[in-house]
Amino acid sequence: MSRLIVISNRVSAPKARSAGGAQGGLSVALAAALREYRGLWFGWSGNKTDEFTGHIDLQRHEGVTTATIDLEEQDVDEYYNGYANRTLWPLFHYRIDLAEYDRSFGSGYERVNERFAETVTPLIEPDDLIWVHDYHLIPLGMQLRERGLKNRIGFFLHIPWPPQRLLVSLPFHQRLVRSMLAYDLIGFQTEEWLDSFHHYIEREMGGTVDGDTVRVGNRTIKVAAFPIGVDAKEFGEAVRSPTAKQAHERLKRSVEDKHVIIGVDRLDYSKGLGERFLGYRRFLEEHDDCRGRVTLLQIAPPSRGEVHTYESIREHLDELSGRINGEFAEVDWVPIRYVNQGYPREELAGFYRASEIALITPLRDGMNLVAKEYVAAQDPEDPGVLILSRFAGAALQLKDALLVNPYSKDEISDAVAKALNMPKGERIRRWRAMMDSVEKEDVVWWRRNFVRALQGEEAPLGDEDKPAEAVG
Ligand code: GDG
Repeated sequence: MSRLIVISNRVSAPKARSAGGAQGGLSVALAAALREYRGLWFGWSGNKTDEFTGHIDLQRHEGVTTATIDLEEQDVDEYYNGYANRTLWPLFHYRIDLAEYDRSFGSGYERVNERFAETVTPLIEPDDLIWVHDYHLIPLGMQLRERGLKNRIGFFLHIPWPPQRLLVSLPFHQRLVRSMLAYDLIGFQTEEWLDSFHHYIEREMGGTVDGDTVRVGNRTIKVAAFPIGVDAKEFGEAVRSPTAKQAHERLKRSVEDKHVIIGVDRLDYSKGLGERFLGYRRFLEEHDDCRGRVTLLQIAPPSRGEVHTYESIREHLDELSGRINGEFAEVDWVPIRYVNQGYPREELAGFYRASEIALITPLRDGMNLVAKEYVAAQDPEDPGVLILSRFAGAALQLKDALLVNPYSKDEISDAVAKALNMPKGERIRRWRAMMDSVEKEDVVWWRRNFVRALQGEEAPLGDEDKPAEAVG
C-alpha cells in the first residue's frame, strides 16, 4: 500500500487534541486517516524562528508521524495572517468587502509555499500519495511538480469556492487557479462550490468540463465533490462517556427546567454570530411567553487572535450579547450565555445532548461539522431539533433540519418557535433521516473516497466496502 503524505498549514498531533479547545474541523478529521495509511503529516509547527532553516521536527504520537517546520515572523504575517486569512478567507466566504489585497501578502504566500515544497520534497518517496489541504497551500502542488515530483497529488478545499464574478476581484486570480492544474485531483465540499469552479474554468480559462474531468489546454485533471463527515461512531461513544454525562448534568442543573438552544462556533465573522443573536432577540420580542423559558448557550472559542478583524467581531458580540441580556434578563434568568472558551470534546458532546435545539447559522460555510456532531450526539428516543443555515455546505445533506436564511431575523425567530413546539414524532423522523446521512457519509467514507479517487479508482464507496476503523 502506498504511503499517504498529508500536508496542511498546521499539524495537530493526537496528543494535543485531548486537551480540548477549538480544534479546527480539519485536524479532527485527519489524524485517523494517518493511522490507517502509513505515512506522515507535514506542516507548520505554529512556532516562529528568527531565520528559516528548513529544520524538520519529526515526532510520533499515537500512531501518527508528524513533521513540522518553524516559520519566520514575516512569513507568518504575510502568508498566514495576510494572504490566507485577510485575502483568501474573506473572499472565499463571499466577503469581498473585507478582503485585503497587498503585494507583500501575495509574495509571502508564494514564498512560504516554496518553503513547504523545498522542505517536504526530500521526505517523499516515488510511490507516495500526496494530499494537500486547504486555502493556505493552493500553489503547493505546482511547487512540488517544479521540484520533479511525479507522484499523484490531490488537493482538498475545506472552505467554499467563490462564484467566478467574485473571484475575478482577486489580483492574479488566473495565476492562482492555473497553479491548481498541477494536481491530479481537486476536491470540494459540495456540488455548489464545484459548480462555481467549473464556471470559472469555462469562463476565465477557456477550459472544458466533462463529468468529473476538467481540461485546460493539454492538462486534464479530476475535480469532484467530497462532502466531509464526522466520526459518528466516535461521537456516539464520546456522548456515552462519564465526562459527557457530567457535562450534561452540569448544564441541565444550571438551567433547571429551561430549554437550551446551543451554538458552537469558532469566533469568526463567517459564522454569523451577530445575525444569530439578533434573530434570537427577535424571537424573544415576538414570543414574550417564552422569556424565562429558553437559554441560548453560545460557545465561541477565539480563533486566529492576531488578526484585527477578530478583535472587532469580539467587541461587537460582547456588546450585542450584553445589550440583549440587559434588555430582557430577570433576576433569575439571562437569555444568552455567551462563553469565549473551548471545552474538551466529550464535554461538548454532553452539551449537545443536553440541548433541545442547535442554532447553527453561518453566513457561508464550506461544510460545518458542528451541525453533524449535534445530530450524532442526540438521544434516538428524544432527539433535539437542528436549525441550520441554508448557506452551510451541510445543508445539502441535512435537508431535514429546519433550514433558514441566516440574514433573516424573522426566519430565525420562526424556526426557534417551530423547534420548541415540534411534536416528538416529527423530531424523531427528521433526526432519523439526518442521522442516516451522518452515519453513512462519515469521515471514513469521505477520506476513503478521496484517496480512492486519488489512486485513480473511480467508484465511490458503498457501505459494504467500509472497513472497521484501524487503530494506530
Ligand atoms: C473548516 C471549514 C468545514 C469548536 N469549538 C470547540 C470545538 N470545536 C470543533 C467542533 C468542530 C470544529 O471545531 C469546527 O468545525 P467546523 O466545520 O464547524 O468549522 P471550521 O473550523 O471553520 O472548519 C468548515 C471544516 O473545515 C472541515 O472541512 O466543515 O466549513 O470552515 O469539530 O466540534 N472542539 C472542542 N471544544 C470546543 O470548544 N473540543
